[in-house]
Amino acid sequence: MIEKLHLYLIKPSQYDDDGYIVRHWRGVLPSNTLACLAGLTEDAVARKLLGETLKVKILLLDETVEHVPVKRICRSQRGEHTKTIVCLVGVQTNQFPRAADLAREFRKAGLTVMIGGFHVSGYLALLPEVPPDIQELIDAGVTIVKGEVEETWTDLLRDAVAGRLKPLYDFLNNKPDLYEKPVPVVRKEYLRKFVASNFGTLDCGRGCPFECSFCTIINVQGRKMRYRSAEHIAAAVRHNYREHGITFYFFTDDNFARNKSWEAIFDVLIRLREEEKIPVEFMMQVDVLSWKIKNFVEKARRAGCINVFIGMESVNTDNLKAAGKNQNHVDEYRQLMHAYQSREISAHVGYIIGFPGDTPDSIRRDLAYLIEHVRPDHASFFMLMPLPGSQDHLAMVRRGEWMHPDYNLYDSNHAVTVHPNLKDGAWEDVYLEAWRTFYSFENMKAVLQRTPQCNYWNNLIRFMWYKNSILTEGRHPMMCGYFRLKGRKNRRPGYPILSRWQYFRERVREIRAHLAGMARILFEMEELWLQTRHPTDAERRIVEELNKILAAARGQLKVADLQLAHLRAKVRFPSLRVPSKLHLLWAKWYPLLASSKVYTRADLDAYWQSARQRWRERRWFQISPFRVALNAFRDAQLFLMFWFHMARDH
Ligand code: B12
Ligand code: SF4
Repeated sequence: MIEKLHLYLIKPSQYDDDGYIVRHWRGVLPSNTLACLAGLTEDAVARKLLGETLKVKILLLDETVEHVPVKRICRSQRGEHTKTIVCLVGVQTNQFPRAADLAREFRKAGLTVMIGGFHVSGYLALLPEVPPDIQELIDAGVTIVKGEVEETWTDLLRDAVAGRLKPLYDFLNNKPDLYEKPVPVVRKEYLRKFVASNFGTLDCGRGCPFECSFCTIINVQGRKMRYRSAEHIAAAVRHNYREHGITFYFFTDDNFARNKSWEAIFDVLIRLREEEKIPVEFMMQVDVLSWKIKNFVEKARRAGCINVFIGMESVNTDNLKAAGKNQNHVDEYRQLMHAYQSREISAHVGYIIGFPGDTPDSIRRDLAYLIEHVRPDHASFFMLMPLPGSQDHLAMVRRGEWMHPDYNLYDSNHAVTVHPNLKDGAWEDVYLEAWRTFYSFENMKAVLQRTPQCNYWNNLIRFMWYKNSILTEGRHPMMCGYFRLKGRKNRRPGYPILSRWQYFRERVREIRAHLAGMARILFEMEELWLQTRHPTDAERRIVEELNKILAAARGQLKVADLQLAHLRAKVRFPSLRVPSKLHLLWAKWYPLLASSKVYTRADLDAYWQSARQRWRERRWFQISPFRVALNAFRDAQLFLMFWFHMARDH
């Protein structure tokens, strides 16, 4: 009889283009599927549904931010009274090859292995036959679970403990009612692996009533909306705040606006914020018509929404029509943005590149329209891909069209089909160009200049994250983290393992390029901040006073007026005195030393560029160590000021 169960819930990662497992030192977004299944398991264990005496150890592993110790897990099943079950969870299409490799290794060691998530659920939702790669796993003894498991998780675990798992479970037509189901749980030790450990995830509901042809959600989670009880959500938010200090959530619902309980959920959040003083904030995903729902945007803001992700996909009507996205009306996009932005909610749009009618020129034209007329705060670009479970995929299978056989590439960052107008790398080029254009200095500056102070640092930090992901890491921001880690031996089967020396040389080169990239982005962000920062209270008071004087006196300013203005603004007016030699020297260097007097990085950047140039041309004697030290000091001081303001005001 089994007395002790090790239950490993593992979220697999993906391989990069060189075959290394994608893992970062710190992640950005924790996995909601892990939190969800941990919640279900903890509930089953607490209610002793797996047996009165069974001891269960639940272990969560997210391969995107930690190494999966395969050998240790394989060794954990020792003796006849201990069992190890490995669940590969939330497996998306681009993670399927990695999940399959892990599954094979665990099966070789005789462990019980199950795989679930969108890839297998989506594939088997629309296509009747089990494809060879999934069949191969079934043949190796892996159990495939199709659909959601809120109502069947305990039974599955019981079957697994008893050793009577079936090869395939199909719960697609048994969609759980989420109302009273255990909510996803937050584990502090897991959140420590992410940049912000006050960040939680929660799916308040599932499903979407629309019918976009590239979407898998409607064919897996359905078009009928299901939702959790508002009181359960309130209890979870309260508990997470008191126990773990969670103050920010990503509500992962694909379309929060169509959650029939949106108002009740907003009301409980408003109560938590206004009566219980729990400072919770969140971001959510909605459709383009959401702003028309009576009270939706107003209540969202009061409930703590600071960021909204909108499935805009295109500003080109033909593209929208081709994708069955009939709810999107381009002529209303500006109003949509205004509805959210005017209530201090940042608007982030999802935008697809590579619809069938797209050409490089049409994409550039549309992008200019997006930036100049629609004016979102942020945009995420995706290359169109036929995900198994979408109508697009089904149609291509039926037409017998070519799709890339390697699922590892289905991450919206690679071209996986043949595009009639975007051949020979043109698709990737224009996709990257879209990122660079949207996150150009000019557009980021324009966005920050119109951003209200309460969202200023949120927007700037997101710029930093997005630019770092795309330019330094070369990855989609939603699949990225901070500082890439690579295990020498953690390579996709078929790729060579480098010698220690080769690997070391490669890594040093990469890390150097990486740090240089990060520094470039940091400098760009500093300059953005200097050019767009909101004035301090003292600066604002001075500007107000000066404006008053200018309006009144137009050209007849007296020193006394200025002195009076400084007095009223409660800021010291520089006293007049005969300049001494020492004073002149101080006046010369002071602006260099006081970052509060720095309004641009332009002179610093120009200095470093000329110093680098001289270094390259071996004119070393022309580089003054004194100026290098001084400018390094100024740079360090500016950096500290930047982080100080970010930490204080964010
Ligand atoms: C939130 C979200 C994200 C977030 C965070 C993901 C996260 N780490 O939590 C972010 C923004 C980072 C993200 C990124 C991406 N995402 Co996403 N994301 C979602 C979203 C909206 C919600 C995920 C969620 O929490 N669902 C709720 C959980 C509970 O559902 P679930 O994972 O399906 O799990 C249930 C069942 O499947 C089952 N189950 C799952 N695993 C297992 C395992 C076992 C053993 C068993 C028995 C059962 C089981 O039980 C669960 C409870 O019922 C989904 C859509 C959706 N509605 O799910 C898209 C979705 C998963 N994402 C998708 C995609 C494509 C991406 C990106 C590739 C997009 C991109 N280019 O950036 C990246 C990939 C990132 C990565 N490496 O994971 C696709 C995946 C489709 C596919 N076939 O691959 C989806 C379905 C959306 C879509 N467009 O169709 N995503
Ligand atoms: S609106 Fe979004 S979630 Fe709904 S069907 Fe379209 S793509 Fe899918």
